Amino acid sequence: ASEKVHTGSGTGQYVGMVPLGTTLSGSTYQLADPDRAGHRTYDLGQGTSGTGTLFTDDNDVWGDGLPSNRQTAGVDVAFGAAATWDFYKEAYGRNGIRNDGVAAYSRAHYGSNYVNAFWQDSCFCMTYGDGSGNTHPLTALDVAAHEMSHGVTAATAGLVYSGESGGLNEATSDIFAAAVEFHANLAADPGDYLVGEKIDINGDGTPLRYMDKPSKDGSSRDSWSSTLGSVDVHYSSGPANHFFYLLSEGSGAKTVNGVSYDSPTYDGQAVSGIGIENAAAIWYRALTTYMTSTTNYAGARTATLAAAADLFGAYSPTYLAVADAWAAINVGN
Ligand code: ASN
Ligand code: ZN
Repeated sequence: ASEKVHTGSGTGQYVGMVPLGTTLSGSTYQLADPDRAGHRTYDLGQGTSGTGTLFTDDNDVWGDGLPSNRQTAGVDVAFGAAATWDFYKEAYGRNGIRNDGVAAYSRAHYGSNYVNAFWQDSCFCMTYGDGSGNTHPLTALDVAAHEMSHGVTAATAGLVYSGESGGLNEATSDIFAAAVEFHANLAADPGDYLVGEKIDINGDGTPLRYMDKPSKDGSSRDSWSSTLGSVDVHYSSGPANHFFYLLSEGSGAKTVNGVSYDSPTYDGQAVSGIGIENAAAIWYRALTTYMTSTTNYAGARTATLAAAADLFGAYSPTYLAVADAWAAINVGN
């Protein structure tokens, strides 16, 4: 018989010490979260298929913050899934990725030196590599939220993963990754507009992506242009990420949670920030109510303006800030 317990705690490599939802089965604790529909976290043991083994523990104290401890990655990804579940529920009343109360599951320790993480609709699951040297796992909170949000996009707008809709699909995952990070408000990983900053994927302390000025990664676009649809979706996301940063924080130099941003805009268009919670609420309503599988950047502008009108009123200051933020990335000029 299983019994609900709330005493789990763990230490991740990136999240620090956090509470964990666990399940006691006989005399063994399982990394299966009774507060989020039983979301389970598995150890693939460097394999690349199946579910490996469910993480288990005899005293409900998990991981030690180091990658040498196999449970550490389990702590990070289990917490990431829980924080993402909680964000969608608390911010929008969404009950799981498909809003049907059913949990996905997570798989850690995929392959060897695997420098990526991914969501799959086919298994309704997400998977994490251990990164370079198997010591820089792709298990950070924003990465978990990014991957899980691919499931939300698939279950709602269904944005096709190529061309401009593909860039919007990627941006949606980065947008909610930032929103989840701010919502979780961890001392070890405070909210920012960077993606994957905890992983040190490049070995020089730089993140995977920058939402304030996407071109800082060397490949992403800052603004819309007619060639945007022909670049990789992780780079055509740039203008929408930039839109989201500007709508949240406004144009001009700014420091948030100790991170400094500078966000040059198209033609110097000024934008007044409305705060990340409002900006994310507008994007969520646009994604779930107005966007379709073929929405492009022009369509995303229309969708977010309709969402802003619903939530804040047509031609309200917030609605006008949305229009300004699109103009600031060369959409709707
Ligand atoms: N980590 C990548 C992503 O979620 C995997 C991919 O290229 N789809 O975007
Ligand atoms: Zn993605």
